[in-house]
Amino acid sequence: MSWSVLSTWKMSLEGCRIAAQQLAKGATAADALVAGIENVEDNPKFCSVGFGGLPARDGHVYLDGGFMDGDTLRFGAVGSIEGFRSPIRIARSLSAYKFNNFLVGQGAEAYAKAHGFEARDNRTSKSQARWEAEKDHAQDLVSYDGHDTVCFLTRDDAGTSCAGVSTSGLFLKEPGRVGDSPVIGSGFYADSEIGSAAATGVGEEIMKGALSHTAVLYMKAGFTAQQAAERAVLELDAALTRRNGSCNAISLIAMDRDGKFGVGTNIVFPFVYASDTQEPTLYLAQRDGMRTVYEAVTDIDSVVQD
Ligand code: SD4
Repeated sequence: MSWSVLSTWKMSLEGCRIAAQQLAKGATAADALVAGIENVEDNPKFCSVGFGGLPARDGHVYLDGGFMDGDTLRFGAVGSIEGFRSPIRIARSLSAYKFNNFLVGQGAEAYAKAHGFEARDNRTSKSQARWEAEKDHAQDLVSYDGHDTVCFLTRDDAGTSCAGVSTSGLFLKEPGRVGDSPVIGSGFYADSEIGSAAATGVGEEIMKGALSHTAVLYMKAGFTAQQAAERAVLELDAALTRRNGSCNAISLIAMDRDGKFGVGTNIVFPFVYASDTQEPTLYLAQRDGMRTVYEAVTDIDSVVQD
């Protein structure tokens, strides 16, 4: 058996290293995934997840998170939650229940408080300054640039696959707006018998294709993780471009049940992979026709992370 970790954006490099170290010591896919994502949630340098996340139009930081266990297909998710440290921890805890797995807003906050999850004001002087400078451009779609979701896919030695995501969503979003990230099948999906996938980019596009579940279905149909990821992303890009004239940024990571990875994107997209035979490695992916190509980054400083 073997283990692997796949994660989105350069900001996940350290978290990937932490998850990899844990998996190497025999941690479960779920524990390693939460440790990896929490590292990103806690770092105020990364402006689109957790502490220091991007504010909504009203200046508040509302977070989304989702978790899925590929053995049981149980999932948990929170949407538009304010004032807590770790959406991924809360999402994971919700996956233990038979009902009420996806909570939003005040209900999610009441649950988190009642169950002792750590509170935190996720606003920072940096995120507030950015909000002050741009809040009057909320209707200008360019303002929606610079949002990145941290997604992790982990597979442990026992063959369990998990998927998890955490994000502040789009900058200057309407209060109450929830993107794809905490929506099972769109933002994340895991089935240990097939593989797992998770998405980042503009949620309103990703949800139109239920993108993560689509990629897992392609793996179920016999495509490799790479073929499944690029098909899911670039077919959706083509469908939306044909019908609506354009498709916003969408990217997806996928991992098959044996831990091999794939990536699909319609932008230039950094991601990180580690396994029992590979140190955490930052890659840069980009579109090439209806394919996605990628290569390992040699000069890590050359890749910018918001
Ligand atoms: C959202 N998908 O809320 C998230 C944002 C994101 O790269 O992933 N941006 O729509």
